[in-house]
This record gives sequence, structure tokens and C-alpha cells, in this order.
Amino acid sequence: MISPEICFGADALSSHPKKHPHLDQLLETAMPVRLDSSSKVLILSDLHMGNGGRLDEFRHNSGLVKTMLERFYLPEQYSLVLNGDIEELFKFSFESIHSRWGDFYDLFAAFRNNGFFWKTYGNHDAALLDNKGYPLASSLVESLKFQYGNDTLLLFHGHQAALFLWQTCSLLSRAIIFFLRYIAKPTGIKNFSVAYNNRRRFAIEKAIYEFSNQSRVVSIIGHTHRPLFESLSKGDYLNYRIEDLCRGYSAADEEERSAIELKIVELKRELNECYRKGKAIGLRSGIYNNITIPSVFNSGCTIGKRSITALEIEGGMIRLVYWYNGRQDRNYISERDNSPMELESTGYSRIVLNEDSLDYVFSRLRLLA
Ligand SMILES: [Mn+2]
Repeated sequence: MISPEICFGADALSSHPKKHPHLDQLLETAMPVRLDSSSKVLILSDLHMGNGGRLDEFRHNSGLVKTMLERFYLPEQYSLVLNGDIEELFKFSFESIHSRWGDFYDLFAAFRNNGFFWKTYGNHDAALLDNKGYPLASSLVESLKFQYGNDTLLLFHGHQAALFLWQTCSLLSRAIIFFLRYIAKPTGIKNFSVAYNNRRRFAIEKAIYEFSNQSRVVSIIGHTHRPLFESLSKGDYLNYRIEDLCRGYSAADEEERSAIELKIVELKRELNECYRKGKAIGLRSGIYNNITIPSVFNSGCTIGKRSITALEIEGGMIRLVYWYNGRQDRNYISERDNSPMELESTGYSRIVLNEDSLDYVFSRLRLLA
């Protein structure tokens, strides 16, 4: 293991070594946007829109995305941030994407009337910076900072952390660079997306997590395709729920008592499962002594099978939501006991997987980081 001091040379000799200079710079140059407790914002990422053919990962969920934007978020006065990798330019030309999904551009831009519309670029759509005719060009930025009172939420796609990782002197990174430059390309492995590689995405999340705690900001990313909502940990939440039910038990009548007993059995089973998988939860282990600091959120992606995850900011709350076709099984279980809400009679439903107030999130960050 190479220590950061060796990696960062002279910089590490100063009294406040900057561990993630690339991300610090991203924070400095981010486009500022002021939010308050009445703001409503939807954050989506990783649509990976293609040409409508078999390899187009957006195809399955295009109906869901269009319906929820047109019939829920637009009329509900949400602003919109598309947090990178909206077009899949590694596989398709912009012309072919635009000819299939062109109607989405007007829909995205319509959110400007609700407040704002911004798009950050990711690794799969960064090439659009050079496209003079790109319809969303005036909304395209590398990063955004939401200023909420004295606190800051930084929105960026997340691949920037990988650029940073490649610049470090770790042997692993050098091996990856060597692989990409000299082996991967000539044999035609072009799509070296990090999305499906657990170790790589953990490394990216960890770098962003460290940076966020150091800078006392909340980062909102995409890129890894893994929804993240690290606030009160699931284990803590389940313990809290069990505690609460035990306290209510003595005052409950016969019928309520049996319902409470059943609920506790179920929660205990979930809690055991949670501890059993504890190590895999990753961000909670290590230098922060298992205390959860809610400094990284990820909107997830829209390329699941007929379901998507997204982040909402509304009424001073931040929420991870899951939209799915109600006629099919859900892949996710809510950590917060919420029931699904069907959007009119569209067949599409929304469930809140997790939520907390921004004030609570920033208090935890200030007190624990
Ligand atoms: Mn990406």
C-alpha cells in the first residue's frame, strides 16, 4: 500500500494537504445555483440514449421517463438537472441519437420555465462540448453547486474522480492506464465503462466520499450506476424502528400487539441480513469508524429493466425515489416503509426508497466529518 504522502509529494508537506486537487478545482469552478426550502429539483443521470435499436439501453425506459417528466415533474414545478451520460456517444453518433430521441430535448428545456435546467457532462457525452449545433449547449456545464443557506451540494457526473485516480502513482492505476492504452484499444474493447466493475466504482465513490468530507460538501453524482443514499444507515434505522415499536408495545391493545410482534420479527430478520452483508456496504467501513456521513448521493441510472432511480430535492428534503412499471416486480425495497404512489392510470408508480431533511444531512456532515 502506497501512502498518500508519497503519492502527492510536495503538496503533502504543507499543513493542509489537498488529497483531491482535481475535485477541489471542480468545486471552485462549479456554476452556482441558489436553493431554498421551497425549491424543487429532480436529478437524473445516465440515460445512455442511443439510436433506438437493440443496443440502445434507454429504449426500455423511454416511455417511463417521458411520462414521469411530462405528467409529474413538469406540472409539479420541478427544475431539472441531468447529471451526465445522457447520450451514449461511445456507441452511437449524435445524429442517430437525435433522430430517435429528438423530442426529449424540448421536454428537458421546458424545465427552464420551472426555475432552471442544467446538464453536466459525463464521460459518454463530453464530446458534445465541441458540437456547435447541440440543442442543450447553453445548459451544458461540468459541475453545479447548489447553495442551500451556508451549505453546498456539488453536482457532477463522477468520472472526474477516475481521472484523478489515474493521475495518482498507485500501481493499480498504472496497470489500468497501460491496459487501456496498449491492450484494450487494439483488440477492440472500447466500452471500458466503470459501471459494472465493483472495485472500480468503490474506488471512485471512496475518493468522492473523502473529498466531500474534507471539503464539508455533499456531492451528488451518477456514473457508477449505483444509487447511493448514505444518511442514517439502514442498520441504525432498523434499530431505531425496533426501539420505537418496543416502546409503543405496552400501551397497545391486543390486536395492535400482535401486529407489533409480527413487525418486530420482520425487522429483526432484516437487521440480521443487514449485519451479515455489513462488509459489502463498503462506505461505512474503515477510517470513519462505521459512522455514516451522508456526503455522497447517487441518482443511479435509467438503464435498468423498466425501472429507474432518481433524486428529488423538495420541501427541504432529499429523497431517493424509484419509478417502475407497476405491473412488474419491484427490485428495490424501501428503507423507509413508504407505499407506492401510482401516477394517474399510467401503470407507472413511484416509491420513496429513502429520505432525510437537508438540515439533518448537513448537521451530520458538520458534526461527524
Ligand atoms: Mn459515466
